[in-house]
Amino acid sequence: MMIKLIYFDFNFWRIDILRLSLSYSNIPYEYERILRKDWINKKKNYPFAQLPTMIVKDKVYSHTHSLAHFCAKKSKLYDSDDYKAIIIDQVLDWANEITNKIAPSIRAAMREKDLKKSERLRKKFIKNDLHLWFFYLESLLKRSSSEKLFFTDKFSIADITAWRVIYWFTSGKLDLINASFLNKLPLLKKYYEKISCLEYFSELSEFKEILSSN
Ligand SMILES: N[C@@H](CCC(=O)N[C@@H](CS)C(=O)NCC(=O)O)C(=O)O
Repeated sequence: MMIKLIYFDFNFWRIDILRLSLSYSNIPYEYERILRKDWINKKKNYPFAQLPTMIVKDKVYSHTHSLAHFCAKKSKLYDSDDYKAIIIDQVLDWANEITNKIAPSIRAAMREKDLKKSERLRKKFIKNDLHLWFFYLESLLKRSSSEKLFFTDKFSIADITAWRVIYWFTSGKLDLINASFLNKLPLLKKYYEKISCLEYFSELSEFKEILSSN
């Protein structure tokens, strides 16, 4: 059974969490990167006309949370305890929510090529959502985790996802967003730094590829 993952030809958390998860457990996977220019013609071939998409045993699946759940189970990075599983699910849904919040400002720049609009929407996001949504994540960590090292006190897809999204927001790749916003959330900052240093995670080739991509 070979898992095939399909995404665009850039690194993004939606695909990276799947790859990091499988790689963590040495599960081989195929990885197809679709060029943006080809998307318009290919889009209709995918069940929800979005990526990421996964093909296993000739069947096709979509939606980041569903795929993450599947890959994490295969990789032993999910949890059989319902009360741990629901913590993991909340981190995945949080990642989706904050992505939806920042998406209009990205779309304005990338698709509409309207930089003024993008800047206006980005400033609005920073004012209304940036701190608030990371505060929500820190609060979830606070109330879910006793050691504050992992969301469920055991390394899981939740930690891969939180790490990957915090990396995205602190990497300097998002216009007008300075990594210093995390200083106001010291618990989350410390958590992020510790996850970044976990040997079994940071040694993965996918992890290194994410850090070196631009
Ligand atoms: N509900 C989807 C959303 C995925 C999504 O927004 N994918 C974007 C790229 S990050 C996409 O496929 N955009 C191209 C399009 O919609 O045509 C999920 O959870 O994976």
